[in-house]
Amino acid sequence: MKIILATSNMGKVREIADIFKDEEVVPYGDLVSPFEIEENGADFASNALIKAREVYRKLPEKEGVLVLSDDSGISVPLLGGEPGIYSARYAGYGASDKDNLFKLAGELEKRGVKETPAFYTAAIALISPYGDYVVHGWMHGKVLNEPRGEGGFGYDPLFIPEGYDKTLGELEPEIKREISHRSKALELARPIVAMLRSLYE
Ligand code: ITT
Repeated sequence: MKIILATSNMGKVREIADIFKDEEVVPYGDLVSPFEIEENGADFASNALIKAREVYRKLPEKEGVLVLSDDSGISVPLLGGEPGIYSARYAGYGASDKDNLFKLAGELEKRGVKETPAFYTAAIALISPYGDYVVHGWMHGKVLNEPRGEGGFGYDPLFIPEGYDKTLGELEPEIKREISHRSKALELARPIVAMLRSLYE
């Protein structure tokens, strides 16, 4: 069974392929030309379903495939939950990871805050001929007003997970793999993937 990833974010592709090592994982861009998907859902789960369904609809061959998407983001209670589902476009449409990171750091700086609690959420959607599924994972910690380290992607250089004193930009990727929102959601996706594999056989 082929797992097709409905994402254009290479950071996510790396992390998902790393966790699903024993599966055949293919970014959708290898099968169809990448296209814009309007993520107009009200929450992470809705946006994950929108992305996976759009990709599933466009696939020329649906036999034996499973489409997996990830909608994720970082939420800061001090900022009323921002950027949340708008994490990818916090600094505006077309913003880079760096633009978004500095926008968040700047919002803390403006308030004279050096660090404040924050959490990542990931919704993973699975679309198959045997139904649609969504699971979630979270990682709690705090965000800083200054980046540290170059590892990970997105907001990682600003984020210190609970129980650590380094950012995800400084910590080894293995640590993120053990504790991340995405890993936790993918662990919940694993039995669904196994169930679907048995239905396909
Ligand atoms: P796709 O929609 O193509 O999957 P995207 O990057 O636009 O890619 P999202 O809409 O889910 O994905 O936006 C996620 C945002 O949250 C984006 O700005 C990421 O950088 C950030 N984010 C999500 N998970 C993250 C993680 O593990 N580490 C750092 N930043 C993360």
